[in-house]
Amino acid sequence: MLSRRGFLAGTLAAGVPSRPHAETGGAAPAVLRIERRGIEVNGKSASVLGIRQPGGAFGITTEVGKRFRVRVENHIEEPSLIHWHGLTPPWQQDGVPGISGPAIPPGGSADYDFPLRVGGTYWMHSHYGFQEQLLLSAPLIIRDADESSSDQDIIIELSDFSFTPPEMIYADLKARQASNMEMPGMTMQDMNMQEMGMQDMAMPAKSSAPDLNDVQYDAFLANSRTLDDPEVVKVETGARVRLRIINASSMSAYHIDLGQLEGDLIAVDGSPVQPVHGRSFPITVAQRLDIALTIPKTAAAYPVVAVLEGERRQTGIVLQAGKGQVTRILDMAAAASPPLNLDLERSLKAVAPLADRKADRTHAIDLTGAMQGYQWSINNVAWNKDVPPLSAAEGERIELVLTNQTMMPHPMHLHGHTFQVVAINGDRFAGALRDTVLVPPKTSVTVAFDANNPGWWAFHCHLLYHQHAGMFATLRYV
Ligand SMILES: [Cu+2]
Repeated sequence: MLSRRGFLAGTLAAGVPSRPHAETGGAAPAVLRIERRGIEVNGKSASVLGIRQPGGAFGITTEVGKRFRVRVENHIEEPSLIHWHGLTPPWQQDGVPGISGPAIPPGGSADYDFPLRVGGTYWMHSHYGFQEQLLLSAPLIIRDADESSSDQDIIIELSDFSFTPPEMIYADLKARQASNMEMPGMTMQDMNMQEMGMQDMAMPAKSSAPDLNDVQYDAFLANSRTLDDPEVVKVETGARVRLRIINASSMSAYHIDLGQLEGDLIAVDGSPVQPVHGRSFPITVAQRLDIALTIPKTAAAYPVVAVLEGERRQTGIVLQAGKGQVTRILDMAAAASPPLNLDLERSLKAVAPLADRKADRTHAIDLTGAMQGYQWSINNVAWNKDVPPLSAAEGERIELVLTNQTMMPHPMHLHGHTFQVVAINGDRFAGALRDTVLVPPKTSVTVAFDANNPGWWAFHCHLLYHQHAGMFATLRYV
C-alpha cells in the first residue's frame, strides 16, 4: 500500500524519464545537466562528469519554503540518476536506480517536484555505477532566513581524484585483496576470527590500527582544483563568512584545518548544532560542516585546507582578505592528520533534537566484511535485490545500532530521513541530527529516527567501493 502523499507526488514526477506532458503549473523547473567536462589536475587534463545549470552554475542554491522543482537532463553517453543527499523527498524522487526508479537514459530527462521545509548544506550526486568517482556531484544549498548573520557563503566541495578509471580501481581492490588474502593492518588470525564470528575475542595489539585509504589517489580537489592552482575567494576584512564544506569524495575523510583562523561549527549535515569553537574539524565521506567565522581585520591570505586522515596530503582553497598576498600552499601538511574519531561527535548537540521517546523498534546492524576479495556486507549479507528490507511502520521511533565488526571505518548513510546520534558504544547522549554518521572500527554507534517518510529507502556505507561490493541495505514501509 502506497501512502497517498508518496503516491501522488510519485505519479507527478518521480525520476521517471519524462515524455512530453502537460506542465503542472507554477514556475518552470530549474534545469540541471549531467554532462562531461574537462578539468586540469597537476598540469594534466582530465575528462570528468559534472552537474550544472545551463548558465554554468554547479548544483543549486535555493531557499526554504520554495519547492524543489528541477528537471535533470542526461547529456552523457550512459544512463545516470541523481540522488539529493540529505533531502527527504517522496521516495520515488530519491534518485537511487532500481529502488526509487529507473535511471535516466542518455538524452532523457526526469522531473522532480517536492517542498523544501528545512534549510541547510546538502549535496547531489550520481547513485549510478561509479559515476560519483568521476566527480558527478554538486552542492545543493537551501538558504534559511535566519542565516542572514553571515555576509558571504563560501562553498568548499572536496573530492578525491584518480586518473585510473573507477572500474579498474575496483578491479584492483578485488584482485589485491584476493591475492594478498589479507588487509593491511589485519592479521590472518583476525580474519579467521572474523570468519568464525569471534570478533569479540581479544585482538592482537598489531590489529588495533584502523585500515585507512585503500585507494591511492592521484590528487585531492577542492571545488575541482588542487593546491597547485587553488580557488581564491575574495573576502572583506572583518566580514562574517559561512563555510559550507561538503565532502563529496568517494573514499576519503579529512580534518579541516582553518590555519590562522578560528570558527564556530554551527551545523553538521545541514542540521544546526550548538556552536563548537575550534580550528580543526573532522569530516568523513558525504558529511557536511557549516563553519561561521570572522575574517581578521588584517589584509592577508588565509588558506582553508582539508588534510587526508592518517596522511599529510591536503587540498583546499584560499580566502583572500583585502589585498592580502596569495602564496603557494604545499599539498603536504606539516604533519599527518590522525584517523578520524568520534570525540567531536560525542560533544555535538542538536539545536532542535528529536522528542525524547523510547524506540518502538530497534535493528541491530553489523557492518561486516570478509576480507578475501574485498567483500563488504551488512549483517554478513552482501546486497542483492532479494535481500529483505529492514522493517519499519509509519509513526514508529526506530533505532539502528550500527556495530562495525571490521578494521575499516564506515560512513553510514540513511536515505529519506534525518537521524539523531543517540549512543556511542552504548553510552547514551542526545547528539547531532545527521544523515551520515561515521562508525569507526570495532565501535558501535546508535542512531534514532522517526519513520515519517514512507517508502523504500537505501541505507549504505558511503565509501563508494564498499557500497558497490555490497555494504548496502534498504528500509521499507509503505
Ligand atoms: Cu564502508
